[in-house]
Amino acid sequence: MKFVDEATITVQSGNGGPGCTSFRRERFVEKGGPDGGDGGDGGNVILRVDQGKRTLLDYRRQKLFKARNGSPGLGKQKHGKNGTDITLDLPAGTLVSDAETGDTIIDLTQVNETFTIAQGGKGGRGNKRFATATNRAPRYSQPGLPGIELKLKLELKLLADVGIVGLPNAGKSTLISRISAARPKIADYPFTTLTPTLGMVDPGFDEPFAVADIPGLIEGAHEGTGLGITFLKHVERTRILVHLIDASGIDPDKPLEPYELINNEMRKYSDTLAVKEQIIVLNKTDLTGTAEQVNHFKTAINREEIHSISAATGDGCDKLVQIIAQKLGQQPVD
Ligand SMILES: Nc1nc2c(ncn2[C@@H]2O[C@H](COP(=O)(O)OP(=O)(O)OP(=O)(O)O)[C@@H](O)[C@H]2O)c(=O)[nH]1
Ligand SMILES: [Mg+2]
Repeated sequence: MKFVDEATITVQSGNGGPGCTSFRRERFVEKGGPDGGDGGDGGNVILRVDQGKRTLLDYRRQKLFKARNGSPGLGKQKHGKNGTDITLDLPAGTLVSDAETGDTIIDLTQVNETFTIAQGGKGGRGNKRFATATNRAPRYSQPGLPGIELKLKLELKLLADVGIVGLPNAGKSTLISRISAARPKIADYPFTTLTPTLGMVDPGFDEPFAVADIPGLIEGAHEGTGLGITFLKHVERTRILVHLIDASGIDPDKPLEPYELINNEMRKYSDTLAVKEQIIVLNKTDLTGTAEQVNHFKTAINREEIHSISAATGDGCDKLVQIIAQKLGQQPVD
């Protein structure tokens, strides 16, 4: 699944502060020697991998990132203050390249990894440094070196944090179009969705997360029946599953049948999938009679957290987004 989040930004490291030309002034000393201090170094621009970041959203909002300039050197050999560095927090997996040449600069993968992308200019030397045996009173000092400016392209291949699984027609595509800007095709026949669609969901209080709408799974999916096997591989890489069930299709005599069918397919496909955390969601609660069907399901499954929504009307969907965001926040990034 290639879903790429992109941003182009400009970074500027700070200029070095100029060195100082100054001479010592003391009482009773007629000609004081040179005492101009060095200028401070310009601040660096540093990239850092932050495990709390999941997207490049911040870098689509702000485009220019500047580190501070170094301060000028001062008399009495005082060194100018170094410019403060600026640190840009990026999600793991961000590929950084030079936007002008297209050359890759670095692939940031390790959490807490840092990389100085633009070194600040060095501060100039004060006149004190230029004093020699033959020139004891130099009247010059160095200017600071300029910082550098770079235009960077940031690219992040998104892995879905959440996969929506379920039988065909459960309403997976309807749900993703309700909670994200993704607009997959929706129709009342099975296998409407042929390839996974990714949508970014913004819970409002935390980083956005990526949800994948997976094509419907059916019996035999693990062996390649239907569209199954191609997509189970992608589901394996998500952190949480939303297991979506059409409540109107629940048979009071065998309420758990559709739920178990999907779980069986996933279990047969891989151990990773079998143990992946699931949020169980019953959909289409706007349809008459579903309240009873939901109850049958709840009684049979004997598990605390069962969520009911109507992807069509939006009922319960905001709450579901909050729950997903909370669960994602509690899990360490692997
Ligand atoms: N009444 C009602 N209908 C819904 C709801 N959610 C989805 N539907 C309908 O159910 C049908 C299937 O919805 P989709 O979102 O295409 O289902 P899907 O799970 O993506 O199906 P596949 O892509 O084929 O696996 C469509 O006709 C939807 O309009 C709901 O909450 N209430
Ligand atoms: Mg679909």
